[in-house]
Amino acid sequence: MSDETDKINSPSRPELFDFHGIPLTRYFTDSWEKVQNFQARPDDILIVTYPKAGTTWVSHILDLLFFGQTSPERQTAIPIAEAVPFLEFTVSINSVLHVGADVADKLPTSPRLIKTHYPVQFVPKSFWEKNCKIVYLARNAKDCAVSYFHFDRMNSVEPEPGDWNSYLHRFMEGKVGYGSWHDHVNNWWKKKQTYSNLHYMFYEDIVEDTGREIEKLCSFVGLSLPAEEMKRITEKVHFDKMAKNDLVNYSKLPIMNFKISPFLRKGKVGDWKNHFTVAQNEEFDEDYKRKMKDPTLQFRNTV
Ligand code: PPS
Repeated sequence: MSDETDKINSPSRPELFDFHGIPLTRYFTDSWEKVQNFQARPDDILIVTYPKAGTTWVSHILDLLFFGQTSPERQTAIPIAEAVPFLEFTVSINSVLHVGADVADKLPTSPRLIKTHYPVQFVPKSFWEKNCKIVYLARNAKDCAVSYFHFDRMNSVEPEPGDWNSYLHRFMEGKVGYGSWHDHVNNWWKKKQTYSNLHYMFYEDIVEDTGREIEKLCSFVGLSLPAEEMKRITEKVHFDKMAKNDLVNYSKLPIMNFKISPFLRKGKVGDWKNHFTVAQNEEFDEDYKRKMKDPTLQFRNTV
């Protein structure tokens, strides 16, 4: 563990470096050995996303589906980062060390809900050996880029994003945390062909019809809830409700400066249209066509 993690509130931002072929900062690599040796259980559910695809949204949905009725106190006392720990994240805040893998290991719940942004090749082998259920959530590249840019502006454990134009070019080149969006979504899509315990979802679908996507999620995880409870959950996970809920909106985390940009920022499909210039959009589309060759993987709202 680097001493520098204690300087979290200082203005210095971490640098990305190449880690087994993926750009990451030390916050996501310091616990590598521990994460790789993580002992998954057969009923663990791994939530996987490229950053900014809606991880917190699907985490809150799953948390409510599993524990909303049995442990209502959980929804008034436990912040989402503790309820659904971030497997590879290791950070020291005000001299308190938070190791995601340790928090995940000690989760008292069954199932344990655990989140990661790992590309498929980084997932600890015990998740595959135990045939754990995996929920992969993907979001269109342009909205991910915009959301990631604003996140990096406000989060002191993220590298400095620089200006939008240079950020967008680095995003296209895969030179942001967790590397290429294109590789991430494609490689997880390919994994779905051989690993049947993987449910691949799209952010745009949840925005379009949250109830329908929650139903699909329920059948994947083997839950059947009364219609009233499903309605309650669908309402609770609406953007406006989550934005006001301090247990899921990250407003209490000192590493995030909400004066720059809130964590739940807009929650819209197509906000990229407010950021991309015509020239940036053309260049992005050209690059996208070269990298997204699989006709079976289609994102909506990208043109
Ligand atoms: S992180 O930091 O990678 O874990 O971020 P992540 O949670 O994956 O993504 C944050 C974006 O998801 C949006 N979000 C939502 N959109 C619609 N409805 C709901 N309920 C919701 N909850 C989170 C959040 O607003 C971020 O997107 P942007 O576009 O920045 O608003």
